Amino acid sequence: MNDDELDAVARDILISNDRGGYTIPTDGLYPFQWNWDSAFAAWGFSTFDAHRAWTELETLFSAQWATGMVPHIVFHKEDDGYFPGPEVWGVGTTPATSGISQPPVAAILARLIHDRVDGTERLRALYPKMLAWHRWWRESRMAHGITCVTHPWESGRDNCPDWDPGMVNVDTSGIGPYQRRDTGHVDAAMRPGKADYDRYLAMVKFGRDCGWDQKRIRDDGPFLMGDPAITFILIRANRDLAAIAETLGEDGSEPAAWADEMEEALPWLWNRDLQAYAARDVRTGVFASAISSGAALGLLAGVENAQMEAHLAEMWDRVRYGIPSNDPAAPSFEPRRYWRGPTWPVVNALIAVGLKSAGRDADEARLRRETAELIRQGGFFEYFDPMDGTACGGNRFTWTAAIWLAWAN
Ligand code: 9WN
Repeated sequence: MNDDELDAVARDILISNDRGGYTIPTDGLYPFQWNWDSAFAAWGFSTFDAHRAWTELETLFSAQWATGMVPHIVFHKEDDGYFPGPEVWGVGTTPATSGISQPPVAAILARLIHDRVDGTERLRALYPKMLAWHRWWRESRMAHGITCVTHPWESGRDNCPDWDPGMVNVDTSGIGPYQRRDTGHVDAAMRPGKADYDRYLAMVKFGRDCGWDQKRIRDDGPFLMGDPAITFILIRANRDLAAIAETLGEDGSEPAAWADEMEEALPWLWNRDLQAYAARDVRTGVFASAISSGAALGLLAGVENAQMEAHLAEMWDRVRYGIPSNDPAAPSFEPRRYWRGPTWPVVNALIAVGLKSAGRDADEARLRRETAELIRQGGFFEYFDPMDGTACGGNRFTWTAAIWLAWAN
C-alpha cells in the first residue's frame, strides 16, 4: 500500500469507529469513549473534517464531572464486550463514566487543531472546561507538587513497570471471581496478567465503596504514585492552555503559573540511581527502577536534563523502532506485553510534538520515520514490538490512524 492508500484507510478507520459524536478506540476490545484516545481522534479528524474534530472534544467534555474531572471512560451506550463496565464502577452519573481520569492531552491537541483548522469559537467554549480539568488535577492529584495517579489505568500506561512499586502493596483479598473480556479479543500473552487485574479491581472497589470521594482515594486509597508522564503532559498542557488563553484574549497567567510550579517540583521525581526522572510511590517513597516512556515524555514538556537525555538516547538506540515504553536493558522488559516494552505510535507522536517545539528536527524526523515504517509494514495496530516491528494488540486502532494522518505520514 502506498501512503495515499494508507491515508484513505486511516480516514476510513476514524469514520468507521465513529459512534455518533465520539470515536471508540477499536471495535470489539474497546467499545466506549476513552479520554486521551478521543483527543488524538480529534487531531486525526482535523486533517479532513474540522467540524467533526471539535465535536469529538465537545462530546468528551460533555461527560465532565461538576468537580472538573474528565473521566477516563464514558459509557455512552451499553456494551458487554468490555470489563469492567459501568455497573462495576458504580459512579451513577448520566452518561455513566469511570471514576478516574486519564492523561490530560486535550489542551495540547486542541491547540494543534486550532493551528490547523481554526474554529476559535469552539475553542473558546472548551477553554473554561479544560481549565477546570487542569485545576482538578491540581486539587485532587497532587503530592509533593507532582501529579499522581490513583490507578494505573489513570496513567493510560496500565501495566508499565513504573507502577510495580505501588502495585505490590495493593491488597486483593476482597476480590471475588470475575470474567475478563480483553483476553477474548486479543492474545492474553500481550495483556496485563491476572495479578494485575486483581489489583486494578481492588482499586476500583475502594473508589466505589467510598462513593468516588476523590480526597479519600488520594489520601487513603490503595495506590498513589507520582507519574512523570502526566506531570510532563500537564506542564506542557498548562503552557498550551496559557497560549490558548492569549489567542482568545483571556488571562492565561494561572495555568502558566501551574506549569512553572510543577517544573520546580520535578526534583522529587529524580531517581539518582537511575539518573533519570521516574515514577515514585507517594506512600513509601520507592522509585520505579527502569527508564520508561514516562521519562521520555520529559521531551514533550521541554524539560532539559543532560543526564536523562543521555540515558534516553541509549534506550532509543537499543531498539529499532521508536521510543519503547520500557528500557530493553531492564529485567522487566517484555517487547510485546502492552506497556512493558512495546513502542506506541501515539506516545511517539506526543514526544515528537515536544521535539518539534524544541527545534530538534533530526530527532523528530527519526521518530516520525521509525513510526511510519511500523505502520507501513504492519498497519494501524494499537502498538508494536520495538525490536522487530511485529504489530500487536487491537487492529484498525483509532489513535494510530489519527497520528498517521496528523503527524507520521
Ligand atoms: C483501560 C483505550 C485504552 C487506552 C489506554 C490503554 C488501554 C484500558 C484497558 O486502552 O487501557 O483504560 O482496558 O486496557 O492502556 O492507554 O486509553 O485505547
